[in-house]
Amino acid sequence: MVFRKLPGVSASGMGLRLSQKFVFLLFLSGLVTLCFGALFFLPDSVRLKRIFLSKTETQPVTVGSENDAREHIKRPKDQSMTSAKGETSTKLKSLNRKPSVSHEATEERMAGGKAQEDFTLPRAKTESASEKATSSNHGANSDTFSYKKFKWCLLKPPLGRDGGGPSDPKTNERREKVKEMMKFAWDNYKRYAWGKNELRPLTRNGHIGNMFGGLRGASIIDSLDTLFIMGLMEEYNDAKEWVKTNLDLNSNGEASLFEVNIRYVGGLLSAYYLTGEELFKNKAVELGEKLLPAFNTPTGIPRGVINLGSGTSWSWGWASAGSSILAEFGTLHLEFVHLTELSSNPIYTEKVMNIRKLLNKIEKPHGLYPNFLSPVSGNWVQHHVSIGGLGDSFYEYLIKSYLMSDKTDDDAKKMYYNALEAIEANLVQKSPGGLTYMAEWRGGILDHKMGHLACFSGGMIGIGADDGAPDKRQHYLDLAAEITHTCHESYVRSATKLGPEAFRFDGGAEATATRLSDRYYILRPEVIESYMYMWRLTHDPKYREWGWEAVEALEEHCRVESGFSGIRDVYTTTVSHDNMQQSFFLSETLKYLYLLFSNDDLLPLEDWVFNTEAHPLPIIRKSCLQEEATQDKTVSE
Ligand code: DMJ
Repeated sequence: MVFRKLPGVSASGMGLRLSQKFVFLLFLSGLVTLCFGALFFLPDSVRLKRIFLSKTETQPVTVGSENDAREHIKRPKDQSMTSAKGETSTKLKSLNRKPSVSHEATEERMAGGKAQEDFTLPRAKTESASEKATSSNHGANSDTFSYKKFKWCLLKPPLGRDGGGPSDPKTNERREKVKEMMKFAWDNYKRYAWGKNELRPLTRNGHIGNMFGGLRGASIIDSLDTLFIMGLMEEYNDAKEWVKTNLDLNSNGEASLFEVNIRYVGGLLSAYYLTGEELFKNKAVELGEKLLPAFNTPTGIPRGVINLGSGTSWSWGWASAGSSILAEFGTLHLEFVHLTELSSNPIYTEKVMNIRKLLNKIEKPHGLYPNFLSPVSGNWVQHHVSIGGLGDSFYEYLIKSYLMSDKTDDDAKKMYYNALEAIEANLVQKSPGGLTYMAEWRGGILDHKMGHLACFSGGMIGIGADDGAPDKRQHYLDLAAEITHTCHESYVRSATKLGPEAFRFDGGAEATATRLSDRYYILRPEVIESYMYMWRLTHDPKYREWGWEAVEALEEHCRVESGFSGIRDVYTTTVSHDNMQQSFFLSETLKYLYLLFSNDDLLPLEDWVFNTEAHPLPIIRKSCLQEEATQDKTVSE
């Protein structure tokens, strides 16, 4: 562009006198200062503010190809309502749709008086130095997770008013018995297998196994939260110390993405949320990052096995034609959303939202989700559907994703209730003796078998009952009770009063195993898990009685001199032990039993969901967490 000199105007001064120039410059600089100052008063979402007053943000790690999950992912707060194209995302808007709970919570807290001071860390005042540093700085950067604010957004104290101790002496005695079982299991692990993954209680040594890719201490990570909620603080501190000094995440070896996620990531996340120890958060995020390469597939559906050192991933050799397994890639959502929450890195949520999106879109036979999917083509590989092994926790994570999102994740809700309808229409059966069960489905043909693993579904259907269509709510609660009853029958129909790995409803069998290979019990939690949820939902005393029957059976048949062991045949009282104290016995079975005999205010369901390994994760109350000014003031006071 060429600037032409105007007639009668000097090039340098545009024909103005010196004093006029001075006044003009003064006016101009005043205007600039005013405009810049005004930026501070603009709302966060205004682009100019982001450009001129940008905050320091953690940059997302870019692993693999990005995909259109972008529209769903959580963005840092100031971008959360706008898609990459600048369009408004209705999905993300809905995250803020619910009225904030925090005002209500404030009043409740005020009313609570002194008791509310114990609200956050009833047993261990564990605020770390770095937490202290950030807690005085609430809202300075709303993208940074604030532990104090998180606690403030809870509706109730995590451990209840008195650690959940029941006033009824009999129930309290039972609870104490479960605590003693935990201490016994832990002490023996510590004595004979410390640092190994699991205890072999008969041979009194440790087991490493091949599920965790060289990671160690599975029983320690799985026990952290159980020890903490039971008030076994000396044991908890030993466990914490081990994590601090010995948990080495730089391992090489074949790890199951699913197992590492539910036990290690889940265990560390829960430990962090319960205690506020930064150590657990940092380890969880560090480990989460190591799992990301498993998602580098053409579809973004992760492969089942990953080498944590090299990042190479592959499918299980036994899985149909290199496929990924529904219960594995469908059981990452809760933990990954929390990893994003704690790290402010959207990549974790992005990865699981991509899985969600693919599953939502793909055609489903009769509305059902088969167990095997190709991570390359994104198509189902076989038409085997099961609510037990290979499928189970995918369904669990749909309803729990909805609950954990403070009931804002509408896609998860729709997918869950649609799946449940398909399950009812195709898999739920009634035996001649009147027992309701979930059969398995093989390309349209029913296999009248129910796995112990499928017994978690009583609890799952129970916790989802209240958010179903109004005319279905009672029905869902009844269905949950019926399934739980059937699973209880699988226990009482055995000589040991413990349930088999799988039981059948054909050839004259009703809730009993017919094959020798299905008769074992490996300290699994699912039946007791359903008792716990059904107790919380109905307060029918029979669930506590059933839980106590299980305690007695465990004591009689699974307790050995140096720990607890699974048994090979539940139908004989001359038991043969399998010499393995599974880490989920400490994480799940004993925790659910303890909760069953505690008051409902110990890890209240209004605030917590349990991951599939029974690690409690808090409900994310976005609207509360994102509120700034007024509350920040209250929090830091
Ligand atoms: C646990 O690791 C988890 O509950 C998982 O979802 C299924 N299997 C075991 C317990 O049986």
